Amino acid sequence: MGLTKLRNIGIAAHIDAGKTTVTERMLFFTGTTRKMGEVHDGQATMDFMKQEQERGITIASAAISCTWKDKTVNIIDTPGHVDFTVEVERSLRVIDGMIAVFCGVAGVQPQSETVWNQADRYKVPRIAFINKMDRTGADFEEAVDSMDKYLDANPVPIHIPMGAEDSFIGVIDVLKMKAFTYEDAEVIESDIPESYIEKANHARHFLTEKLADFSDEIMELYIEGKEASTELLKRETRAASLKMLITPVFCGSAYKNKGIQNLLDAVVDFLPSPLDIGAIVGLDIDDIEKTHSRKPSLSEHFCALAFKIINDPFVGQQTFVRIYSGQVKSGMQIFNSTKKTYERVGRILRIHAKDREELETAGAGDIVALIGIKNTKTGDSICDPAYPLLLENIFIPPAVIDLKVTPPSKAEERKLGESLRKLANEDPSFKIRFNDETEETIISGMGELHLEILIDRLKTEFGVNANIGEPSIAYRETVTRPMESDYRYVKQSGGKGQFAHTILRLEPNPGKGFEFTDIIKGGAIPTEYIPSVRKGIEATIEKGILADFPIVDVKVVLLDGSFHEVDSSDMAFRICASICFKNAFMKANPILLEPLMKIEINTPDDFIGAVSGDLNRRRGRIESMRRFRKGAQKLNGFVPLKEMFGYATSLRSLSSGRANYSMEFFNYVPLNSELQQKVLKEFAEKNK
Ligand SMILES: Nc1nc2c(ncn2[C@@H]2O[C@H](COP(=O)(O)OP(=O)(O)OP(=O)(O)O)[C@@H](O)[C@H]2O)c(=O)[nH]1
Ligand SMILES: [Mg+2]
Repeated sequence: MGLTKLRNIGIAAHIDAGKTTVTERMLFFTGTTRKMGEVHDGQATMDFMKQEQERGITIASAAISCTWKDKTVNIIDTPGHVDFTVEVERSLRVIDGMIAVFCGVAGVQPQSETVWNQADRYKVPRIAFINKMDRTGADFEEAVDSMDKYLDANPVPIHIPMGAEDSFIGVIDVLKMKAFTYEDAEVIESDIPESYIEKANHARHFLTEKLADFSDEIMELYIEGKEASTELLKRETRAASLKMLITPVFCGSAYKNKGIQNLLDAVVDFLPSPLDIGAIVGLDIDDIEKTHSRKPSLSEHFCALAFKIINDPFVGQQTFVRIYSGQVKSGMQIFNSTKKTYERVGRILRIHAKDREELETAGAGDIVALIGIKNTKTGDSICDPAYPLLLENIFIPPAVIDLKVTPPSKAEERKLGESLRKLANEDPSFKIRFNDETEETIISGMGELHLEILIDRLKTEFGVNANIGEPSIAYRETVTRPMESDYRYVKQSGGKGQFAHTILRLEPNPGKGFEFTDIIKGGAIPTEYIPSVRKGIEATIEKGILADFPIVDVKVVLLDGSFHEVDSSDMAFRICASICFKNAFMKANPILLEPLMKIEINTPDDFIGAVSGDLNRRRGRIESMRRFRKGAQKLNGFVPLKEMFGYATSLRSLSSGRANYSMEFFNYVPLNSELQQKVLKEFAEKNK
């Protein structure tokens, strides 16, 4: 198959905009599935997890292949709920184009902005689909307007709707200058009805004007007062869309089966093939100043990115990869250049709705699942062992909510640990840590729903009924001023003694995580013990010092030290470095950091006072207020996560159910000292 005939696309949007319904209809109209599954009946092919079906929402992204006309389309449907944002993140990292779905009634919603920004970050060209045109209150123009206002998307309608709400019957394509209506699975093409001709001409004119900004050819014709041909307009629309200069807009109603076949045409016409994306650039594994590039071609050296892991009870661990160049064959040895380990590929599978197709080889441009590779994690680069390189990793937001879990009995302790590790293996935004002093396991995730789903899966998939604590904030510890520390660890107990000596400087390292350097001169500490020093500090950082919160954003410089020929050991240096680090930390004005969330609230004018007053009481800060639609405002601001438990219920009662909000992690910021005292006191009391 030629790569020009391949499209790897993702579908992303605000929660409930209709992504899964759009995907289901695409699978149906491409003949991939025989039955149309409805999300609200728990019957969608894409939402196959039990937790998804019960809640009628998407939780995990799913990748499926289908064929439209002579093209292969790999579709990844993503969840809209912000707790599963990492699913969007990893999908956007590996797709070539995106369909942004908008609700025809609400237009741009808070989470639409988030996914739009994510797509900007990965430079993914996109088209827009204004869905739910059949719903009461659907307004195409207002939705397009909101894309212009809030996303800076430069939206250009290629489709305009015929009717709206109950009387929405189809779309007019302003490139083809034809009308499309739908009867069951049939698309009926006809001339544009008289009453829409003026609107269609106007939209075509608007498209021409927009394209003239980027196309000299169209500009010249425009100046000469000549019509640009449909073929030229289509070509330039594609070019401008691939360069992300405009966003072509389509519309329809997935639920009522209107506009989906045309949307599939649009995917082929206006979203890129792997060839359009061109070569991918990765870093040399030894010298990060050096880069290598790989063309999307079967004859290039093999390289791919692992973006998703699923534990399948039947085939075992499936590692989903996007192949950028070359080919992978079953049985082939590959090199994981992130972990610097070798692995062997067992089987290669292409995933269609419910069945899997076994492949002997897969090549550049493909998205497939590999079986048999065990140690490759989400975000790892895998490649031809002779030609390694490191591809850009996937951004994983920090886990901000903690939950204590304990096994129902001592006997189930191991099972709990193993099951949690399996879940964490699939989900990089889920973290586990074990506190050996309190013997508690703490799991952390993106939000309450995220953890609730994981606990549910623990029960249903692994049969573990763990005892669960109350969700709490995942604070972090850090320091605010530099401090040096000099510590000698000496133990003389009978036979062989223990000796280690380190001098280090600890510095705040805001936003840059943990860094360790050594400037030891003349072998004051032998090189073999430097990793021991680092490990001793790392272990302490994971555990925390003030309480049991991980330490972040600190830089440690190992300045000097000494050793003893006989009594020094790996263990002695680990213990010494850990104590030395702790001493410095306690004197470097340590503080707690709390997660600050970015929040957006849409509220009717009547409730602005109540909503913003309530946000102030929650230590929130409103940064801007904009008119959203008639009689409604959009408030943007920041608020500490700690104050937001149960916010959904409280906003509902404040606004008689008419305001809605979305929030996402923004940053870790210092906790004020009064609250810090309180948190530390509670911690001390619990661990007495
Ligand atoms: N009236 C109407 N309802 C629709 C349309 N498309 C989807 N829906 C309904 O809207 C609800 C949400 O649809 P989904 O397809 O699950 O939305 P989603 O974007 O996948 O949601 P998440 O994955 O949870 O973010 C379901 O009840 C759908 O039946 C449409 O075109 N018109
Ligand atoms: Mg969905």
